[in-house]
Amino acid sequence: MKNRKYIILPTCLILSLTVTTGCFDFFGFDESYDPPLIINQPPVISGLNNVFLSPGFGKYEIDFANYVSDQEGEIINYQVTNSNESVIDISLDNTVLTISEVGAGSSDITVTATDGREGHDISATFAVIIASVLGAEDFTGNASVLIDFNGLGTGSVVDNPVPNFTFEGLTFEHDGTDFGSITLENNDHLMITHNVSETYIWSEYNLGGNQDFTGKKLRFDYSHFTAPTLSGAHWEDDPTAADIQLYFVDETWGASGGQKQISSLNLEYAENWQTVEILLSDFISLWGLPADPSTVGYIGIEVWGGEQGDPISFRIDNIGIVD
Ligand SMILES: [Ca+2]
Ligand SMILES: [Ca+2]
Repeated sequence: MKNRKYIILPTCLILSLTVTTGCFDFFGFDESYDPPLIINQPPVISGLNNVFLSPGFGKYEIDFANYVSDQEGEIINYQVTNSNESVIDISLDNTVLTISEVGAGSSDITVTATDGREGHDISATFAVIIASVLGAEDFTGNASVLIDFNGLGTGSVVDNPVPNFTFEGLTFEHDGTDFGSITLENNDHLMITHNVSETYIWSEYNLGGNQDFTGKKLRFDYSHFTAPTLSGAHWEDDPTAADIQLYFVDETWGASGGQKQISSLNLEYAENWQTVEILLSDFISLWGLPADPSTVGYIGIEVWGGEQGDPISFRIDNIGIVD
């Protein structure tokens, strides 16, 4: 049988001088005739799994040196691609990939490693998934008024108005600086960020006429609440003050008004949604008016203060008047 290898030329030798593993198999060469031939191998990528990140992570690094090896220990060069720039940006510094947050969703990163030899480009793809912050569960109790922000889109309230709910970022020695943002998030809740001292955001929800809310509560859900130390003072009295005020007022803005400052509620940061309910009878006078919940034409939120590096920022959902 051994003579056959000298008689029958395999196709692979006729076509090419390249000796392939297939030819070895054909000839029946084995270790009893030749020392093992060490063939330079391409790099191997292993252990690169999908990455799940929470919103707000900022930057995340992956060192490919921990996942890629080369039999000969050759220098590996990398290339990376990113399938979805609305979710992440990526940059590569030697072996280290830096992933920068852009938005919620999923993006595929493909890394190609090579030892520089022809045909030795090896690729692997993994997904980076950034979770969405979901809105609070829908309120199912008995509500006289409820603003749930559902189905209104995502983005600035300038582009995505909330029916009957208006927002103003006004200025006090403001000098044109961006005050922050008021955005609809994930088609289901609102996010407010205020980051300029001596300015305020005013919002008002028009009830379309006075309503009697005697015995009822103002309620809302919040999450991701962060703020500088709230002062309990109003910005008009103390321009450096920082606080948030919930209020109601009658339709003429002159007969009845009540307010409650969030500094008195001791809200704390939480990723999960928290519910707050306050009896309207616990509101105190707004603008010297009687805090009379039987005559309510508008409800709203006023936010003032905060700094660029220390903003008032929170998510809010299901704000309304309930039993
Ligand atoms: Ca190699
Ligand atoms: Ca909602």
